[in-house]
Amino acid sequence: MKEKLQAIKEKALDRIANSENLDALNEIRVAYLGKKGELTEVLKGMKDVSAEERPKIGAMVNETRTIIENKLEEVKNRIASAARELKLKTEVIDVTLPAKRNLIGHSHPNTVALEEVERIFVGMGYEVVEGPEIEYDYYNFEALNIPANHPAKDEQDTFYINSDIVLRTQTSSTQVHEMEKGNIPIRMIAPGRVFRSDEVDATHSPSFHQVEGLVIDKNITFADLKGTLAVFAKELFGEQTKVKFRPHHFPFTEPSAEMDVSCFKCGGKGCRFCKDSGWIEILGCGMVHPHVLEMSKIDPEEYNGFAFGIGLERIALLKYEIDDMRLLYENDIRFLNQF
Ligand code: 2NL
Repeated sequence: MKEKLQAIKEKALDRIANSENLDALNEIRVAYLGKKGELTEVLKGMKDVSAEERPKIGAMVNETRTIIENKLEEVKNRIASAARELKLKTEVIDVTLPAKRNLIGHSHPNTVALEEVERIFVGMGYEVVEGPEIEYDYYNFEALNIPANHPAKDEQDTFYINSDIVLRTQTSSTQVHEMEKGNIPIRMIAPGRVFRSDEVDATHSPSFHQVEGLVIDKNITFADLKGTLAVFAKELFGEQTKVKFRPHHFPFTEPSAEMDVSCFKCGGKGCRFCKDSGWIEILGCGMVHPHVLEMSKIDPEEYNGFAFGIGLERIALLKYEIDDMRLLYENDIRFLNQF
């Protein structure tokens, strides 16, 4: 019995000493100390041992068990600490390396320009209203006094969904919806995407953005229009900015005008930026045509108003001195980060 225990112990300790990983150690534990392990088998054989021998053998079995357990624990710790040692060596963190930077993107120049325009008009008491990009022909054209035979309705300029429905070519359609609601006075701007069947070049795109404004109240005059847009121009381009109105024609306004601002680059002396004219064209405007009011059930004898339209890309290109509109649609972060 003694010899058998001695043999078990030696074999076990030898196997443990040669183990290379925790799985192997666990296998050894089961093989010797488990329910069907070799040492357990010895205990089961105790019934064949004489009564006086039994306590001695029992003590020896326990001693062997303890020795094996201790050795298992010792080698387990050695393997674990070697593994930790290896991990520390291979997973070195160089805390002096620069941290990984998170790319957080940047507001688009259109967005920056729109937020500026909105801030200015909201400051003057205007509401910001959005409308649908797909619009009935009626709201996009007819209600704005653009009749069926008008050149702007030409297939070449307008994307038709069918004969009644178009991709809006101007955001004034949103203004018509507001006029129809009849909550007068109206002071609103309508920003948004519009569509025209144009070829892409440095100044054109089939999809661009507008901000159109509308004021309807009693006794609104062309002086209100001029004063409002002069304030807008000074806020957007600086206090020194002068404005100039040139007669123009729009079907939905009468009289109509285009507004120029004094060149913010040369102050009006003339430069490459303003093509030596000292002025930069910035928006279209006018007094809302009485027929437009009538069609939206507003009595032109009681109410009148003014309206204007600004191309958002034009503002962004001017303000940030970008010379090609196509850059605005590429969304290259290296470009966007500059503004
Ligand atoms: C342009 C032309 C303009 C409007 C837009 C407008 C008209 C009505 C109601 C609401 Cl009747 N909005 N918009 C009025 C005059 C001129 O703009 O070339 N814009 C870039």
